[in-house]
Amino acid sequence: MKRLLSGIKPTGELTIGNYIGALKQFNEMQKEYETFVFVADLHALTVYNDPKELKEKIRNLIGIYLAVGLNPEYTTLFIQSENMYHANLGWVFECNTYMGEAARMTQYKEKSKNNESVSVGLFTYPMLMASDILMYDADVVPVGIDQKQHVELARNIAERFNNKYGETFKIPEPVIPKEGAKIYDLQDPTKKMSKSDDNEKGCIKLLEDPKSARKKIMSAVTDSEAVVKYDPENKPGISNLLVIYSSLKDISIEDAEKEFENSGYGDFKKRVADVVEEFLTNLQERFNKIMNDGVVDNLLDKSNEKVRKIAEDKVKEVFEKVGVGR
Ligand code: ATP
Ligand code: LTN
Repeated sequence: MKRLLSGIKPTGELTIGNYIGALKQFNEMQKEYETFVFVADLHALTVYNDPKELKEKIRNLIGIYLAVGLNPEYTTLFIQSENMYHANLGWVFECNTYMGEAARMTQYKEKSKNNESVSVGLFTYPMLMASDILMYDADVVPVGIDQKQHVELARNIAERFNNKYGETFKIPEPVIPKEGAKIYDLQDPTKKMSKSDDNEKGCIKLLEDPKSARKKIMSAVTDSEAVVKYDPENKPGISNLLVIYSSLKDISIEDAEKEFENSGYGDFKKRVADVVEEFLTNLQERFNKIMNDGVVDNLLDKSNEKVRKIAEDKVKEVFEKVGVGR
């Protein structure tokens, strides 16, 4: 069985963009692949987080993984920092990546623009991400479009390492959702909906009050044309709402367009709001039950054993090949 691996940083609160761009794919693909999904908590350290809040977010993210439908029968869920080997392999990869190549990463360029106090970790995190992926010989890595470049870097690192030291790593493929690879801010539909942004009105959080999410949809920015049509260039607001609607209903964008052929924006928004409200209500019900059931720790302990074994074997092989240790 081929392997799937992906992770999400426990920074900010997860948004409907994270669900549509990432979580939904993990869920749909888990039965076809041997699936590994983790909480990228070491990645969260690239920016400052209140330590107490970080712990809470890590636990909540596990709860969200389970609530969206990741099933421990198919998916090994784990916390990155609980497997020390990730950082070890990350270091080896930092030493096998060129400065110029790392400096080309768009996300780093954007996040460091006009900001002199970004951490070195923000610069090197794609190499830690390569370690997360290559450690498990992942065949596929489902991510939103913004992470595609980092998966490509991981491929380059793997190829370089294999050439230098002999066949060691599988070359992973990024998997980008056909629709919904990028969900936009409801107030500024040219900007990615992002969990670490403070634009409250533009962003729908998975754990927010479903009624407040409803209001946000109703006040989303649209245009003055009054035709519900998918046209991201000229109608970014309406197109974004169409993607959210079709994705949550699991229908194609064309079918969604047809449904609203004769609708005005008010009616359209109301229907999108209904779907979002219902989705959040159900998700939160499952989340609360999982968090109260006390099943999380047991599950993590079990999967830890499995991932540590895989990682230990891989890092031993790598250390041997590069020549460190006795
Ligand atoms: P941050 O704002 O903290 O950088 P983020 O919201 O971009 O965070 P990540 O942890 O970087 O979230 O992303 C987790 C996964 O969700 C990645 O696969 C990413 O591509 C995907 N993702 C994040 N935001 C969106 C979005 N607006 N639309 C689609 N996919 C998204
Ligand atoms: N950098 C990713 C999270 C992440 C990840 C990974 C995703 C860390 N390691 C490995 C896929 C595979 C982000 O979304 N910010």
